[in-house]
Amino acid sequence: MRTLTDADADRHAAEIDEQGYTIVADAFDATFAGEVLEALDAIIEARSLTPADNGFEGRDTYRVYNLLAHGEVFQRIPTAPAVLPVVERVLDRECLLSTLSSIDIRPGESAQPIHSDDQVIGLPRTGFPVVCNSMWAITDFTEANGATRLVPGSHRDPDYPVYGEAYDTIPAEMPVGSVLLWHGSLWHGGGANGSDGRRVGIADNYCAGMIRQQENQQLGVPREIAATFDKRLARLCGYGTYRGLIGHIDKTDPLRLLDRDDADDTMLWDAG
Ligand SMILES: O=C(O)CCC(=O)C(=O)O
Repeated sequence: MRTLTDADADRHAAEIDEQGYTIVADAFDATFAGEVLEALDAIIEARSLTPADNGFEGRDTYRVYNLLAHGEVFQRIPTAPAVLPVVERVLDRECLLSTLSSIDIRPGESAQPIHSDDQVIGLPRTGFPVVCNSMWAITDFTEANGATRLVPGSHRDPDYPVYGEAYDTIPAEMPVGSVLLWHGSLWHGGGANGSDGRRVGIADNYCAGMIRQQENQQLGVPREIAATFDKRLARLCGYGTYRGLIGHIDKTDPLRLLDRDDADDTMLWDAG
């Protein structure tokens, strides 16, 4: 996987601030994309998954959630050196992994309603980012096959989009190996797939450390699997505190639950 220089990470974070999104090219290679695709197809087959059949998740779209529980290939994604440094600049280093899921838009799918990822949280829209999302292109993303639709600059709009309303959008076209990152207030949605191929993306979504994660990573990922994660990934899953306070367990670091010797029990109170 590609490692961004500090200057590149700064530039991508600045683009997110200015236009609401950025695309990191060549973040990962075709071999990795192939491994992800193979693992996803194996899960879909083993669990006989079908599309969710609702207007938001789609009626011809396969989604697999809780991917950290499904193997090492997915566990490489949240800490990727081409993505996490940008997210840390938008949120901060105490950000959390909110959800890691796949979005596999099949031919015939219609466009998803335009929304913003912080909409359900419902805070006033001040422009302060509490969510930062990324979409990994596991196949090429084209306008024809359902590339994510974006409303550039809308992260600064004082209003949430009206659900079901049509807006002027642009397609985030990008070749396999690219990652689209966006500010959680940006108006966007999955595109319609009028092609004869699938559009597969991994939604690698982060939130600020004081916000509840969309997927419950501490309860959803079995403890014995979380115990194999490196410290950064464990922290992203919520095995840690925000500002030495939020998330503590009896004044100790939740990382202790993973039986590790590198926990840090220094709490906010210890500063004074
Ligand atoms: O599939 C996409 O391109 C975007 C999906 C999305 O925004 C969502 O499901 O929340």
